[in-house]
Amino acid sequence: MRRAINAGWPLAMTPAVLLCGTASVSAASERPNLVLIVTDDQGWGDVGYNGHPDLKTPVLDEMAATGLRFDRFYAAHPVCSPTRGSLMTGRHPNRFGCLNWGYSLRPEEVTLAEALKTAGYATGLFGKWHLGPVSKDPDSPVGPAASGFDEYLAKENYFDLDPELSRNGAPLERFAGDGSDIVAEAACAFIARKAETGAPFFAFVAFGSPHKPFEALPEDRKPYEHLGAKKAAYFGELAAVDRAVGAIRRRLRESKVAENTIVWFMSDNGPMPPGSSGGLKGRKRYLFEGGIRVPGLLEWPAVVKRPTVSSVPCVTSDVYPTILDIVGIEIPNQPLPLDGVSLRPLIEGKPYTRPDPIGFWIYPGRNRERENGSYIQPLPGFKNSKHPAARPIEELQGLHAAWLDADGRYKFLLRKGGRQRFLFDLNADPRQRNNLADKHPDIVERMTQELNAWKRSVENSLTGADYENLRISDPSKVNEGG
Ligand SMILES: [Ca+2]
Repeated sequence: MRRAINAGWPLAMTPAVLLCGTASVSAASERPNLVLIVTDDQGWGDVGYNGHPDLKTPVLDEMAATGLRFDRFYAAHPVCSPTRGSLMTGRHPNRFGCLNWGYSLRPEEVTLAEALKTAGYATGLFGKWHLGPVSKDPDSPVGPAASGFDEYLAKENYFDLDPELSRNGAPLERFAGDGSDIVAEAACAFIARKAETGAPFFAFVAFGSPHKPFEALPEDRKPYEHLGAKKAAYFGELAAVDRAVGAIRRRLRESKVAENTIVWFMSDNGPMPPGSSGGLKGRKRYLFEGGIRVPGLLEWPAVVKRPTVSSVPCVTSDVYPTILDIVGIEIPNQPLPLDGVSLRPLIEGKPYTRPDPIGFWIYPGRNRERENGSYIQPLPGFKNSKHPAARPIEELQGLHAAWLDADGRYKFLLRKGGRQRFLFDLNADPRQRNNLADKHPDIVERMTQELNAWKRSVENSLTGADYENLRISDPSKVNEGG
């Protein structure tokens, strides 16, 4: 068995003391703040720096030119909720029953916010949660409060112009303006308050844009009106996103915390029309590159001192282990395995090779639920799946999935119950035009075996097996590591 299953969890052996003597010692001696910024359905091509012919994103372009630009950044899943679940947990969303949009976390999972709270971080969520109820059931075990957020201005799903948002679970309140400006303003107020106290903070800023409905302020639409109403509104939404990211960066500087704040920007999945995958095949809901390869940027002035472009494959599941590694947090009884790996060496500018491949899997949730009657829905408006037993691998082989080698070159993709099999050499053929499956049966066989082993592991997690030894489910009782 290769290390595809990630049995050797990289964090458990990383006490904080190891931070000493590294390039980031000055930063690590004071725990960095984290601003995690996620857009909704922004495609790989929906940024100026990837060559969009019309769209202007000056702030994101500046981040790309001065910080760490991930050119092979992947969403763990090609739709909203599952990718967000991977960000919060470091695990593939199928492991905890978050099979599709509108599916939730499971209460047993440890979230990034919960983990950072154990290290004394103040935590705030600003925008789209989509992993459980917000205002509809503020006390839900998978709502933002129970998932580690001290405060939030949030909504169950996407929002747009003049959005209705819930403050800390209160009934929805209407705000005037572009949703991105509004959640960024709330995040800025949080940052200013926390910077005053000197305590480290985690702000999760989850924009509702450029997800449908496409609506933008007149001044944001104006530069694009010659392209037609739909594009003008779509690009206008992204103009507001860009401005909102700029406002957050400015706030960090004005509060004098920019130097030791990690700003990590990404999208949650590929685009819908008129969004752009930048010429990559596929879009939202597909496991072709266009559905899962997304813009990814990271700034951390104390550590990322030179503009850097990385072609190492990275995935949203990496955020959790990376941040825990940087901060030096160890979670006792962490549900395992993780699918993400720590990218800390890469961020610190050290030689870095990804240790593990990346698996993608669109689980046929609704069908499966009907099949075995194991569908559970304890949460208003949200679903989750927990199955009584793992299925035999023969039943899982054909299901819509992909396997990306750790070096990012070969990608194996199964569609339509396994009737369509693709093997792509992404180095030579990033747009996925040439199916090499018949030419390289040996590679197909190897990757099939690895994918099946990973699927078996994921299926096992889906039954709840990862929580069997979980003694602590209340994050307030989790000890700080290191
Ligand atoms: Ca989305």
